[in-house]
Amino acid sequence: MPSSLLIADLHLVSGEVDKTNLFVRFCQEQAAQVDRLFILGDLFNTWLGDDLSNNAYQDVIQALKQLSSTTDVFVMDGNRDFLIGADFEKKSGAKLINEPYVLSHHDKKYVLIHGDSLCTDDVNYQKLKKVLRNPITTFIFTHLPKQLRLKFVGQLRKKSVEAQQTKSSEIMDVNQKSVAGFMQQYPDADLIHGHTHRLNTHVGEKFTRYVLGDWAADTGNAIKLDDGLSWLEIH
Ligand SMILES: [Mn+2]
Repeated sequence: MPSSLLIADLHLVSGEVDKTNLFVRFCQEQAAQVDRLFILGDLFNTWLGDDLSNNAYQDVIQALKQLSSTTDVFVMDGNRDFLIGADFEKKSGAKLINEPYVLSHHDKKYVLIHGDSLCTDDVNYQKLKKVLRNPITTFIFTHLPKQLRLKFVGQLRKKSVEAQQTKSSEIMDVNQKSVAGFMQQYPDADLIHGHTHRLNTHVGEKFTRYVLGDWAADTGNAIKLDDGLSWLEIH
């Protein structure tokens, strides 16, 4: 049975050396030891389009490329890096996957998603997501000059930070009804997601929900599927 590592929400920033190095070491050490690596969204803090961002994150792309010679790398996009595309795939050797992705391991099934789709209490976010993910919006955005794309993303981030200050912490977590409704489609599976940055294992009656945490500059976290499921701390 192939072994897997799962991570999410690294939020790598171009030029932030410490966290980038932590990820590069993770690729060379832990990830190179397993058959598959799954990145469940927001590997990158911003992705302005493959044409600009492949260059901005050269160290990361290089690490993924090297890793892909020993390990199958699967990348799901998140709300921060949803513009990741075919050119990233080609340069990194990683394979882009869509959510939900069902991963079978031994006699267990795990549904993999980024997690933002279950934060349904945040109505404004879900509205904005619809607009941003519209193919017409992404087409226009990826054809703007670099400075305009940077400016636009900067303004969006500022608005988002402002909005988060007034939102209660419950609003930014997953909605339990949405989780239960979603998991009805996968009666024999457990759920693994990120996005909320609330690392935890929630054991429920029908399924277990594993929440991957975000990464700091000197520490990260991962789930390992080998003989069973275990949590890893990354230093
Ligand atoms: Mn996210």
